[in-house]
Amino acid sequence: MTDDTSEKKGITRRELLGGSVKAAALAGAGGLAGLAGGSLLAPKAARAAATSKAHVAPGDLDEYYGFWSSGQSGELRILGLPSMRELMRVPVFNRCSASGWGQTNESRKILRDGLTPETREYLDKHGGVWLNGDLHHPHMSFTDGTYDGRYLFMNDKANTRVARVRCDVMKCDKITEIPNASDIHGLRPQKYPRTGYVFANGEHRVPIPNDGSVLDDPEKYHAIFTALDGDSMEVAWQVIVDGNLDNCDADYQGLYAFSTCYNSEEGVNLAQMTANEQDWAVVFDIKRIEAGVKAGDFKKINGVAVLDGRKGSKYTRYIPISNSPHGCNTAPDGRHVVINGKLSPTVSVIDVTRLPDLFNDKIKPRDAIVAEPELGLGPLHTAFDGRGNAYTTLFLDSQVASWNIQKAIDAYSGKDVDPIIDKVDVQYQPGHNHTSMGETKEADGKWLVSLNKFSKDRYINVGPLKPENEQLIDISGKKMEVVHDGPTYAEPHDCIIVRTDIVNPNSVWKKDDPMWAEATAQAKKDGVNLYSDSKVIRDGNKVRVYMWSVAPSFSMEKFTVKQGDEVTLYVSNNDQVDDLTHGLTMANYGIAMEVGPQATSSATFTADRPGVHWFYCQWFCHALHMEMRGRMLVEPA
Ligand code: CUK
Ligand code: CUA
Repeated sequence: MTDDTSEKKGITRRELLGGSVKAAALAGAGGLAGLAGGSLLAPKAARAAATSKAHVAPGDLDEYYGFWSSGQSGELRILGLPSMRELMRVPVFNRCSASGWGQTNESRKILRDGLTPETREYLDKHGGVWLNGDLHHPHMSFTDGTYDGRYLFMNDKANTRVARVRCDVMKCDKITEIPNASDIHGLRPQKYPRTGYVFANGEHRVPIPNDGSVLDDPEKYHAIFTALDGDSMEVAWQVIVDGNLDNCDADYQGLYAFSTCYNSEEGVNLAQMTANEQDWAVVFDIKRIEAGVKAGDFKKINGVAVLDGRKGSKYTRYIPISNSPHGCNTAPDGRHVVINGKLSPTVSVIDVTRLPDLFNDKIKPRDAIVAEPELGLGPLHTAFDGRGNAYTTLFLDSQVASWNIQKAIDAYSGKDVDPIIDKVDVQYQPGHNHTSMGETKEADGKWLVSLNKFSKDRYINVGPLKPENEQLIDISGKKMEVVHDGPTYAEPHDCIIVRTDIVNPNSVWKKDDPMWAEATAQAKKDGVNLYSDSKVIRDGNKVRVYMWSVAPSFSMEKFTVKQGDEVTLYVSNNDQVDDLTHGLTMANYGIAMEVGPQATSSATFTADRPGVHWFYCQWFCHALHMEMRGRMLVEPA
């Protein structure tokens, strides 16, 4: 089939769907504007009153951390809530010019170590590390159903990776490429008894192994569900599924994980992928899978135990859901899981207490559903308040609907009740939403953030590319109230909101941190103390330059190398003061790195430009910061 034909087929399909929700969705964002809930601004006084609730005065601290993804920017962001002030950016899958992430030896080791041998081999010829990533879903490690402040885990859709950020220093320390999968999308940590597993969804179906032996033969493609070990960041096991995998979540019992599938058709174009009126949610039985691994019921593919979880397998059950479901959210009541319909105006509620019967074939898959309220057009994601209520984003309606889970169950069993409590307009087209502590058993029902894909007219015009718009909504009362707009750059999908008492980062590094273990080991071999010696060590054409710093100077005023030398610069920061980060930029060599208090950073480059090159500190650290510099003298060959 030529591209031309498939295009025509797509249009025909769209025409056939005229008038349906699906047609509205398929019409694209341009067509959605007309559907958006009113952008009418509230009167000034009302707006001022609402805004004051989110106001955090200068010098006052926020009550919550917001951990934000950044989509195709590839980094993790830290916000304070309710102020919505952006506090920090943590480079993960991106190249960061300020910190040197992607360039320092420490970051490049993290960016390379967990890749598959095939990818490392490819990157050997293409710069050594990936410089882009698409970070969608940041989630914290759990112990006993709530956040424990150890780690944050996040996926890279672009290059099929899962990363971990250490919460004690807020830096990425591990990145694992997921073999046998293509494009990790949904990601959630195990909630109970602890993390434990990090579940990661391979979204796009590909041949396994994807080595060129199968090409344009989509029937032989597969999607794969992965469980990583959150402690070692190694893949524990994988399960092949039918269809594809979109979003996922884990239960509060440590027994099941859930994934949505929008492509049960196993199509490779839009018309094929949206053909069926029903897709499904897959339920994974963790205990059975672990027993299967123990019993050897798997194939080893690329070094990983891969189990067969396709239809008919004892490891999975497929619950039919209409129509291209997207979000997957476990309620803090420990019992209900909400599957968001996307092209269906409904969400479907799974009751986990029915799952043992489902796995023992005593009930039909649809009998695991206990409610299916119709909420509005384009339900994408659901958050919870811990009071039995749920908050669902309606992409097409540009609204958030709040509804009561028990009332939805009552309505499903025939009672004459309306589960919908309230709807609020958001600006515009919301994707994920998240409540304070909402994905834990400690959901506290204070704040809801709606992450809207379009800002349109909410800000002064910055050109054709507009920011996203993230709105803070007060959910402590009966009516939801939008209290803050926050513009963000491309493109946070998801966030979590964590009480500040759970997260306790350090203010200075410890000198023996594993982050620069290789530098420590090399220094030891060279008989150098990183924090008190200044030395240039020549080893053939390899030159290692060790220096340290105390504001406002480096321990070395100058050093000399020969043109063509491979130079490794080690810089250790001896300052022990809060907020005293230095940096080292090597002018006209493209080198820049952050050196935190008590930390060591290193970078390697070839000194192939002769002449005088100033290195300077790029973090404003002292009244004499401008003077914090020295010279690299490169002798011509
Ligand atoms: S997905 Cu983006 S709006 Cu990648 Cu979590 Cu639903
Ligand atoms: Cu050190 Cu600026």
